[in-house]
Amino acid sequence: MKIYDIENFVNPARVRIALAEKNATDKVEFIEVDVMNGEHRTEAYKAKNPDATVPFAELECGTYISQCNAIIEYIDGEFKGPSLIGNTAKQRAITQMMNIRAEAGLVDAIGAYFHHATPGLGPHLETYQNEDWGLKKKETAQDTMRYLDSVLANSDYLAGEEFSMADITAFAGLIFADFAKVDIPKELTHLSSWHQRVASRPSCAG
Ligand SMILES: N[C@@H](CCC(=O)N[C@@H](CS)C(=O)NCC(=O)O)C(=O)O
Repeated sequence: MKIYDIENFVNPARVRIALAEKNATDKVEFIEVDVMNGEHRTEAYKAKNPDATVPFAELECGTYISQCNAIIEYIDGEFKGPSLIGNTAKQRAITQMMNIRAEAGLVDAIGAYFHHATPGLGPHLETYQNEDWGLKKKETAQDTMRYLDSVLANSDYLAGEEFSMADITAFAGLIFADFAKVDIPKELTHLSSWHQRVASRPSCAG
């Protein structure tokens, strides 16, 4: 499998953490995409990934898979190790529910803040900005942090007692928050201690 991405970007980090959790990082080939020069918006790139985003995967058979959730689901099934998506119907449903909340409420909301209410990736790539929308989504992100804190008051991880894809997504969201200077409110002690615990996992520490 090949992963087209760029190191140190938030969504690529989600897939890289999932691969590390499955001890599979050295089983894939990484191909760097020149995002800052707009390679991901070329017609050649969009023929492989119409979303014009990183990351995406190319399987041995030539199939392309984009969207982190889909890529991680594939990784989870393809490589051994504890499941990141859940073993029972109930676990899978709860993991997916929490994952979507973390994705929409943190990764995507902070992304909207970053791209709309800050210089984002710079004038060359940020061809449309709506500052009000960006600021509104910053509020969404902070509301989501409060919600996740309330969940973590009652469980070790976001989908229960096992680390899952939902934790990876939320952790990536907090990487983005840190980068975009959106603080975790100090009173959210459950979220902060979860954050430290997850950050100390070998998959997340690199
Ligand atoms: N929902 C997508 C989001 C991917 C995404 O937005 N990736 C960012 C990098 S972290 C990107 O490609 N940005 C390019 C741009 O904004 O032009 C996924 O899960 O893969």
